Amino acid sequence: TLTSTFATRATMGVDTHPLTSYLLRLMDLKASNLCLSADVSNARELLLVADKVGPAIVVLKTHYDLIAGWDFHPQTGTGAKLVTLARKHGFLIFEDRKFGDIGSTVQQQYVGGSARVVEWAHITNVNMIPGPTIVTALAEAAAKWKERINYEVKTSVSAGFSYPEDGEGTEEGGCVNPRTDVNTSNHLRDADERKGSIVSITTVTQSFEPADSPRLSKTTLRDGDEVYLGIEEAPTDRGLLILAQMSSAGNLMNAEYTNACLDTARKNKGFVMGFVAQQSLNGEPEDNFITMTPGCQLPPEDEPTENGINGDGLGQQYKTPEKLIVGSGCDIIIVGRGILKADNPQLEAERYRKAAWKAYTTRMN
Ligand code: S5P
Repeated sequence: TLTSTFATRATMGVDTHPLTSYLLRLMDLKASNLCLSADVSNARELLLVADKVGPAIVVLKTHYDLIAGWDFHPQTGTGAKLVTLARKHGFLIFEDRKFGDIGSTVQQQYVGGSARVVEWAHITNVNMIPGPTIVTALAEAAAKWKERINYEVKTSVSAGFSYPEDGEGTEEGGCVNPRTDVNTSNHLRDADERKGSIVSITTVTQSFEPADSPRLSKTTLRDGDEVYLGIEEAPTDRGLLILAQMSSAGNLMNAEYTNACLDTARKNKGFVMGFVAQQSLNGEPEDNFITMTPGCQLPPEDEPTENGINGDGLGQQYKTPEKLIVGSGCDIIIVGRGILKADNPQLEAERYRKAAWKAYTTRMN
């Protein structure tokens, strides 16, 4: 897969995860293989940066537990707002939760508690320390959630927007359940037409045109139009990344551990999209796992040496997009402080997007 384009990989094989295919198409469309690690201090800042940087990225990575003022309301809270932004700009939400407990516990942590991660995060991840049942347990929880959400959508369409559980979002033609709205605008549109009322999910105020993305034509959108940028809806699936290698100095993930992660991934392709790792682990021709890689920074624009981007003094080790994507076969770089600490994070994200995309095109040649 190292020399196959993202577009080719999107259509590769029957067992490529639906969200992986979607993500690969998004990468091709937006000319982006950049993930922002949105490690900011509060919810207001998080939503602001997601909206600003949205056009440049394909994945937004969160740590909900480091965000002060995270609003847990299922319909109007921070997760739901992120989902709306994800639809607006076309990116997937990845909650970097690093689950690491027995199957029963992680199932509850994934679907329950205050955060209800499964409802707003397309992707989450695990530590493999507890063994393979952590993956199968989360897969089971995700499958149950999907079944429920699809049932709710069906019910809501036939019942004219009344939702069986969490029955708040039932105002006629008004409030749309943001929990389902990420995947259901088509259903909602059908229902809307039948009812003859207007469902305005979000008002589009900006259109998107990244500098180097000739494939994405500028779309003129009307107020109240709920379809953005010609970007298709994400499927109602949930996906998992396995943390197989870490960027931090002295971490305990040796080759045997990493191989065990790969083995579990191959056995659970219906749920596992790929890895958070420092190199591609795709070894067999049929492996089409996504490799997402943190520990990435660019040298400053005015001082293009690699000195000074080695680490953060707390164990983090940085490599350039070029090294990771060309040298190690990684697909998506994960960048936090490199972008967030810049004077203008929006411009800096664009600089990272270009650098990572250039590295990918170099790898293709
Ligand atoms: O090995 C890893 C795995 C992860 S998910 N090393 C990491 O740094 N991360 C995460 O990536 C980490 O939790 C943080 O959210 C982000 C890196 O942030 P940065 O500011 O160093 O780019």
